Amino acid sequence: MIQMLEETTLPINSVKLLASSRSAGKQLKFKDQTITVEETVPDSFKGVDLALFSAGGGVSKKFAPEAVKRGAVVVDNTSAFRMDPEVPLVVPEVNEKALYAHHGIIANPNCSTIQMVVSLEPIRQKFGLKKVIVSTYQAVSGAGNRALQELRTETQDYLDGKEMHADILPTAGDKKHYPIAFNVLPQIDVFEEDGYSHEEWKMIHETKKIMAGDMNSKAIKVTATCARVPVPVSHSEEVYFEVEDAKNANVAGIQAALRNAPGVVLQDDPDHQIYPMPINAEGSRDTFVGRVRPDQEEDNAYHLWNVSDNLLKGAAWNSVQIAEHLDKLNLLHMQ
Ligand code: 11C
Repeated sequence: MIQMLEETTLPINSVKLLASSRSAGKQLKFKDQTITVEETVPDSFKGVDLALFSAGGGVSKKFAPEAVKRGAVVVDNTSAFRMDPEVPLVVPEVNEKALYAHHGIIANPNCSTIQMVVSLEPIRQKFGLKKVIVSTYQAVSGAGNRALQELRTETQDYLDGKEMHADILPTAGDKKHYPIAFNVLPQIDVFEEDGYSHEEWKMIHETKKIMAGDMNSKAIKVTATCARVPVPVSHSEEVYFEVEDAKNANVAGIQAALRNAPGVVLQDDPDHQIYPMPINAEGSRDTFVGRVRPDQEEDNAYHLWNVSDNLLKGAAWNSVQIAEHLDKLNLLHMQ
């Protein structure tokens, strides 16, 4: 987040770094300044124009309204307000206009949702979109720093011929833990009563809210299967999608739409084995798309493969990008 703020076009006069009492007193760099982290209290937000939250849903629920009361606009990177009908859920390439309806808080979607809607929106604009079935291959960094450390330790233990031990993944709050190294975990977050994981629930309902304006919209049908793979950074997704305008849609037309789309880089040349891979996406703000091909059974259906840095476009960059768009639209001041 700090790196994205260092690179932003926003006219920043000063930056405050807020955290819990545990991190207060730590020193971090912003450009050439050294800034001391302060403990968050409601009055921390006095005089603040823009507050970027990324410290868990509980912290956002407690402090985001306090920030708004004091005149700040909040871009929240947690799931705390995403399904609140009063809170726009925004991916600037897709639904920038939703920003006009904000009341002080704007929610940043889940990483796996963001890269999917970035790759589907240009196709929806040209050919319409009826149905989406996505399978994800998600990076370990999505589960946080401790999960990344767990991947490293397990990998080393496996290579040393030792038994692997898991404490965190599939998800910190659940009863059982399984190694991620040399493994694939078909569970991200906890399971809902209907058998879907909460990550899958997010992909379904966030996509509907972003692309159709309502978390329960029937205008686009969406279903998801989310899996964790032993990749440090960048999520990958295989997306099956059905278009409305089957008569005019074809692979070349879909590729053309993607080639010209904001935030998308088309990497699609199977003859030369060109396709997106997580190892190449890390550090980029773009969503890389390839493997565009027709479904073999359904006339109106296609597949694509997309990859994006879950920490940048999936989190920090999308948040700062929302702030840039708020500024551009003159929506960054509550008074
Ligand atoms: C993961 N997608 O990979 C999650 C992390 O709702 O912002 C992001 C959670 C969220 O585990």
